[in-house]
Amino acid sequence: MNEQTLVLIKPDGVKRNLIGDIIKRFEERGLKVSKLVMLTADEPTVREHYQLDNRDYLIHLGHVDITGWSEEKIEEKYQKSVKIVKDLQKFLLSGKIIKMILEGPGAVSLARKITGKTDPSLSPRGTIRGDFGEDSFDKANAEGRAVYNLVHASGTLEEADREIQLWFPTDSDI
Ligand code: IDP
Ligand code: MG
Repeated sequence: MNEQTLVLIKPDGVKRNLIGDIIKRFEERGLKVSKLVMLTADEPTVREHYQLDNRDYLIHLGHVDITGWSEEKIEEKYQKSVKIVKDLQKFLLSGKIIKMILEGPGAVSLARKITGKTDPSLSPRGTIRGDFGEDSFDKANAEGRAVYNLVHASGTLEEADREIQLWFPTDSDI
């Protein structure tokens, strides 16, 4: 089924001149760029994108499996995630980004596969984060900031729908 997903090239990807390399990775796997804009994001959009009031999202941030965790450990993770997301919001506002809609069969999961894991140092070869990423959770956590991992790609169909609406609310954006 033809799907749409939202991909952002974060400020580290733009600053490191990786726009072309990143888009190529998606295109060569059959995804079509249907909309694309370079912009400096605004605060309300970024706050809506990385939601500080979504406790469930924050508890699972970084796609961490919390099965069997104590209430205390979950609360600790939640507090750390609040800090990371605040930093992430600032980071996304710190420079130019690319927003794009990619289209194709299974676009959401395919774009995630091409993107790789959240932590670039654990992301397999052949993925964008694995091949171009230079950062790690360890480094980022030691410095108390969000990990620089070049791209955002919607995690689920619901997330994709919400994020496409958020970043491309009207066709006047193109
Ligand atoms: P994703 O981008 O792979 O979907 P999310 O769980 O949605 O990962 O987290 C959003 C962003 O927050 C990540 O892309 C990354 O930049 C940052 N992040 C998530 N977990 C951590 C962490 O444990 N340390 C530092 N940054 C993190
Ligand atoms: Mg995510």
